[in-house]
Amino acid sequence: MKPVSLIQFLIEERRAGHINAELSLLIEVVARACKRIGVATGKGALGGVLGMAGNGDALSMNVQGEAQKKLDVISNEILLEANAWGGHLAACASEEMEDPQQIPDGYPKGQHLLLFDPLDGSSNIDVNISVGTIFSVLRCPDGVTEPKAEHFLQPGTAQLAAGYVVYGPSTVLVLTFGHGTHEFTLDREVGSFILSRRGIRIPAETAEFAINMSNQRHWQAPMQRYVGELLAGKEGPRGKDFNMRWVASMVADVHRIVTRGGVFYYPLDAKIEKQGGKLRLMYEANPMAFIVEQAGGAATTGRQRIMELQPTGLHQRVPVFLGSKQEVELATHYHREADGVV
Ligand code: P6P
Repeated sequence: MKPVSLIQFLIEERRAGHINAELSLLIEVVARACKRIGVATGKGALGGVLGMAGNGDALSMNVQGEAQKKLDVISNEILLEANAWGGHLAACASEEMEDPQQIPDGYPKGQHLLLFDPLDGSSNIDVNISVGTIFSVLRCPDGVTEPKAEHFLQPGTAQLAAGYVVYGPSTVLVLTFGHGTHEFTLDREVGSFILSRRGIRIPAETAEFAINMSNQRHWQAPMQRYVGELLAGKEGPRGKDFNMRWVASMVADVHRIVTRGGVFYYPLDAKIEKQGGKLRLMYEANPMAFIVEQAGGAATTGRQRIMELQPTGLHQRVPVFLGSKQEVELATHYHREADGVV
């Protein structure tokens, strides 16, 4: 069968009325920028881009208070530069920047807001483990010409598009506009993303879970009970053995789940309770929730649907339970039961 390129797919989506021309062009710009990020990460030690950002004695810190990798900064710059002249954005927001970035004067503005984690899992770069870019697209409220942070604070259900690119053995883009979740693999010879899976479905059941077990002693009681049952295997109440994975790169873990099912958990624990969780709502949890739900999976905070949260801050953190629907619903039920709401 003739390969379908991302461009052709976007044209089909426009003809189907799923997206407008500006959103289609915006996704092309983001995909092109991600190809450049893939080239930069692919250079590894040869590109002089490994290690920490900053000058000799002072590390460069991001808004999260995390030391930035050189590739964090480079990836952020690539996405900002590509979208400055693209003409499809009213503003963008990034994990690497405190405040939204306005479109420079002299460039045309569009009707969309773009949020991104330019290089998620960057702690894995120096050890050559897959990392990725996560992005989410919202509509800019009518009449707003200089979008501020509060204009980005829309629930995940308002997303027009969400996607990630995983820079692994192959470079893969996974994308949704709310009409299914679809996968594109980069043909490195031609330089085009080619449709490799249309209408992905995540199996409702699974025997594979992803969590950082080193935090177990800090988890809340419902999580202790739930994971304890997974670890008990077929001798326990679940009556089957489970396998465990943890890449510590959300894009890699989520892509495995999108590909073969499974669940990913970053629950509240005593260490991170005050900050509300580890992962960021606006440019990690919400886009991943949109992608997973459109593939038939589920995404909650352990207590409620992620995409229904009303955001309170651009860099707000939340607990994340996502993946195979039946498993996520059981873990969520345990938390709601313990809270006395079921
Ligand atoms: P931990 C990477 O820093 C990240 O934000 C996600 O990509 C990943 O799932 C998580 O943090 C890993 O957290 O506590 O296991 O290092």
